[in-house]
Amino acid sequence: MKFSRRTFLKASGIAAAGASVAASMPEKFLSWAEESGQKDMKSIPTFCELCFWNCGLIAKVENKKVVKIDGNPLSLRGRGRLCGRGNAALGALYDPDRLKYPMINTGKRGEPVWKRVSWDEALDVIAKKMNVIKEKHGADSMALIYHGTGASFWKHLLHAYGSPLAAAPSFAQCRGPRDIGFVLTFGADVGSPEYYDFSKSKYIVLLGSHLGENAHNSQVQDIVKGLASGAKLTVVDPRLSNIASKADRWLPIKPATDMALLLAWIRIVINEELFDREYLKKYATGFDELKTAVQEYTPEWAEKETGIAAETIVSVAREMGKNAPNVCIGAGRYFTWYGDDTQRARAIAILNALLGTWGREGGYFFPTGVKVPEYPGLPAYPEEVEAAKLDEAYPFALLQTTTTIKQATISGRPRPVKAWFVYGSNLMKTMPDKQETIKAIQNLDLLVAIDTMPMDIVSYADVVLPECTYMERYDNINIGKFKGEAEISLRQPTIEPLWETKPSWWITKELGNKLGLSSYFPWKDAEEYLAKRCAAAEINFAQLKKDGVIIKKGGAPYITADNQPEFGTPSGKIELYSKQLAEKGFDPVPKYTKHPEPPSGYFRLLFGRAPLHTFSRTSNNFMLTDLQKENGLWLNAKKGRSLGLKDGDYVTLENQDGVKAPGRIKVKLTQRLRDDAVYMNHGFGVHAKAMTRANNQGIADDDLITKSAIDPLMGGTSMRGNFVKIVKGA
Ligand SMILES: Nc1nc2c(c(=O)[nH]1)N[C@H]1C(S)=C(S)[C@@H](COP(=O)(O)OP(=O)(O)OC[C@H]3O[C@@H](n4cnc5c(=O)[nH]c(N)nc54)[C@H](O)[C@@H]3O)O[C@H]1N2
Ligand SMILES: Nc1nc2c(c(=O)[nH]1)N[C@H]1C(S)=C(S)[C@@H](COP(=O)(O)OP(=O)(O)OC[C@H]3O[C@@H](n4cnc5c(=O)[nH]c(N)nc54)[C@H](O)[C@@H]3O)O[C@H]1N2
Ligand code: SF4
Ligand SMILES: [Mo]
Repeated sequence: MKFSRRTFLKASGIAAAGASVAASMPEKFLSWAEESGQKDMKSIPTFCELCFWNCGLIAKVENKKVVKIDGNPLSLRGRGRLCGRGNAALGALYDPDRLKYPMINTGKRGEPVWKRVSWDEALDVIAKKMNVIKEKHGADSMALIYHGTGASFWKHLLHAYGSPLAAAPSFAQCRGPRDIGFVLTFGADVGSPEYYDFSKSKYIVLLGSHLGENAHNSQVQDIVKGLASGAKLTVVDPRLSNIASKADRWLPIKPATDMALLLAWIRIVINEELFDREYLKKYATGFDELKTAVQEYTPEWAEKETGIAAETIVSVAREMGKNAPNVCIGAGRYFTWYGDDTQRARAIAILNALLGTWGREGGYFFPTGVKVPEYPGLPAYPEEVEAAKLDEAYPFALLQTTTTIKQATISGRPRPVKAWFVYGSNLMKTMPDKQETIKAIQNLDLLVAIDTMPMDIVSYADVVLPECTYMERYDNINIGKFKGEAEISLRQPTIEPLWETKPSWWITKELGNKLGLSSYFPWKDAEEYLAKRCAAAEINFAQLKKDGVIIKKGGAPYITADNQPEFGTPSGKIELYSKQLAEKGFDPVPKYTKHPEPPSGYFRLLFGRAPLHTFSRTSNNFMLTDLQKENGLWLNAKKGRSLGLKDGDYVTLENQDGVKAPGRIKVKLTQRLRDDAVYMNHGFGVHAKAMTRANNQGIADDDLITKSAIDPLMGGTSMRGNFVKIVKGA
């Protein structure tokens, strides 16, 4: 099989699902309204959008107000629970700073002067501009940059208009290299939610993946189950994260050296014959080439690179070998670290392959999916949509990257990009090198922001379309693939949209009509659209509305005599040595690259998730700002004291390029971090004034990320190669 987009999609796994299970919402959850004795009360299930995990929730609605939410016990993503952020749905819904009306910018991009307009006027302006751009530059000069469930109708609109360009920062600025590294090795990615079988693992290794602080709901429940059943845990992180504090071993690695550790582990597993011989013989190719290529990576060498004692490196490899194949070396999620990220993912994949964890209990399970056909009878998209993407420079970028959209917008090469539709993505905080992002934006003929909040990106828009929140709308069908079961979940309105906000299914249909694309939007409304798609998949829509979630069982999660794996790689095997990489001039086996280190007086800038916020998405949520309003700067206590700093001092930061971040940040002196790095939560330091609670709270990592290395395989942009010095007296 060739490595193509089709293979990629196929590899990401749609298995046929078996019969529907009769599981239905327990009555006790549905009878809540009646029990309370009030007539005007309803329980309406929908799902959360405060992060991509999309846990099922049930809204309690009283007199057209949502008064409370609970987890939906049928949801496989949440299992009846919501995380701290998910519980703050009311803070998102009733935020007084929300975008309320369509607006047109009569000032400059970045210095907007807003004029409130009707929906009709806003969509007219956009449609006219789109027609002019199409005439001059072609429909494929328009791009969608998106994050979130609601984007699917926007993709449909742009494709119907003739543009193939739809890119998500959650690919090229997040998990893209991880997925590509696994596809190159196994012919399949690790999924989202990931196919980790943590609850059955005997041994778990996490590299810079701080589960719990990154609140992946059901995954956190699974790892807790695994640990309670006796699984051993090793966490590799320069910082003693919350999960590291629960681990049997914490390896405080020198940042940017994980590849050295992984290659040393691979060498030990091979040389000490800890690998699964039968499994490799049956399913893998390239063992001999791999063995030769990794001989230079001795534990003693790795100790010098990583700061982790050689004997610890050897012990962990032996522990992995002893527990194989019930071992899960997690692939992580935020993966764009140092520029050689796809190759780091390859190293993780190869180590898992050697131990035979793919398709094995406690390792990586094979997911169960379900197919829901598209709305019947839609016309095909214009031919251009199948045309080449912009990513020829990055041969393994299987999805369009934001990286090349930005480059093409600035340079006009390989072809001009003239319009951006930005849906649910706060690009000013999300892409590295803000000045370059602004330069690209200033080159556009049209920027439309579809958002719920007056975020930083909104002030660069020409037209702002206020979407209603996830609590007030229908979205497209949502499918989740899990172990032995698949989940179909429904987003539906719990109340009518507030102010003049509208859902994307409505906005795109109206705009489609103005563009002469009504044949692509034949549905009367979202209910009819969803009901037809459900009918085509034999899903009971009425039950889905009532329960919020329908589960389909089926599919075998592990390799057995009757369930032999298929690998979507060119050889049909696990590729320890990758010919397709060699053919394109890349290393067929991962190699170690030494990354630059902080100059004297500087620290490496590390960043990560705040447990009670999602990026800037929740930064203005009054239920969450009560719990955390600003970010702090973690700094090694001894180092901090030597600089004359105390816990609670406010400081400012300046990076290697002399860029000073606006605002100030509070120092947190800690033993839990190495002394060559500082750490902060991402998402704070919002500059938009209309975000009244979030405005200028803490410092933004994104203001300091002026440098990034591009992954040559797939165009991901790494962000952890920036260094900062601390300036006292803020
Ligand atoms: N510096 C730095 N950059 C990063 C990261 C980092 O840690 N540091 N993390 C990276 C990662 S892991 C990822 S996944 C990306 C994510 O980055 P983005 O793609 O930007 O995603 P979010 O931050 O979730 O998007 C937030 C935007 O969505 C809007 N929004 C929220 N709900 C809705 C809705 O229902 N409808 C609409 N239309 N809009 C809505 C918010 O108001 C906000 O403007 O960023 C990456 N970039
Ligand atoms: N509460 C909450 N949960 C979230 C999100 C959120 O915004 N809030 N965002 C979601 C998204 S989109 C994603 S992608 C995931 C991301 O979740 P993760 O994949 O866990 O990514 P980060 O939060 O960036 O992880 C940062 C960890 O990596 C460590 N680290 C930094 N440099 C290195 C290094 O060189 N080597 C090693 N081994 N470790 C290093 C940091 O110290 C930190 O503990 O979280 C998701 N879950
Ligand atoms: S993990 Fe939390 S924020 Fe994310 S979807 Fe679930 S409840 Fe919502
Ligand atoms: Mo992400």
